[in-house]
Amino acid sequence: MENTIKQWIEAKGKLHFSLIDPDKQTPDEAGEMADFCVSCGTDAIMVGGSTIDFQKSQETTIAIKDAVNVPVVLFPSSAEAINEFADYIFFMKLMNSKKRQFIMEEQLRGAPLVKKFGLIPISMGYVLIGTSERKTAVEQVSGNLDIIEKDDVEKALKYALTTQYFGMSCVYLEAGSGAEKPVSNKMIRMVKKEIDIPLIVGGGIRNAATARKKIKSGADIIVTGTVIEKDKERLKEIISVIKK
Ligand code: 1GP
Repeated sequence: MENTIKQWIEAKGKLHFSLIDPDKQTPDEAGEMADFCVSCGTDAIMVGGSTIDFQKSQETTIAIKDAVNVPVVLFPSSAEAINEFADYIFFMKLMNSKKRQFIMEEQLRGAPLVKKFGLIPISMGYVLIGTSERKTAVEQVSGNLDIIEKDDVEKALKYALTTQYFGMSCVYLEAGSGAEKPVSNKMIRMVKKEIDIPLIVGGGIRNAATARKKIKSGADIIVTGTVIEKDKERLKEIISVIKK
């Protein structure tokens, strides 16, 4: 399987992906948001959220595909979120979950759909970091986690290396959408130093200065979601510092 993410980075340098959660607005509004994100220079639209149903996800994906020309990548929390209208899918494993559901079962349900729909899978090791006091939605939905505390760089590194040695194409260090704090610069730096596959960082990044620090620390791709919903002007600034 080709490393799609690596190829995108080789072609365009540091990247920004916009996450749109189908649950948070109508499909038409999602299309408008995606169009705005592209006008700000985002490189791809991710479609996903912690709670999702098939119909909403499908309608939102269709609206986004109609609105933009950048890659549309499903970011599914379960096999329910898989539809035929996206281009790519993060075929992912919640690395530090203790639940078989998130390590193997949703993937077993999803794989035949990926094949049937002709989606291009991008294999990804999803590593959830507990950065904040208040649990994020993804932490709540994931339930039984092998918790990685915000300063436990060693543990994050073990999961990142395991992701790479499993042959997955990228690692995503995730603080969770709406996290009070993003993944630390130190954790990003130490993980990036040791792995050879692209590093995606997201969760709690809400301004340009923070995004810049994450990039400087070694993130190859920054994902933002909440900022698109709450402060559109900020998004422009964030993307411009990533591309600087
Ligand atoms: C969630 O990392 C993304 O998967 C985006 O997080 O909504 O906090 O930007 P935010």
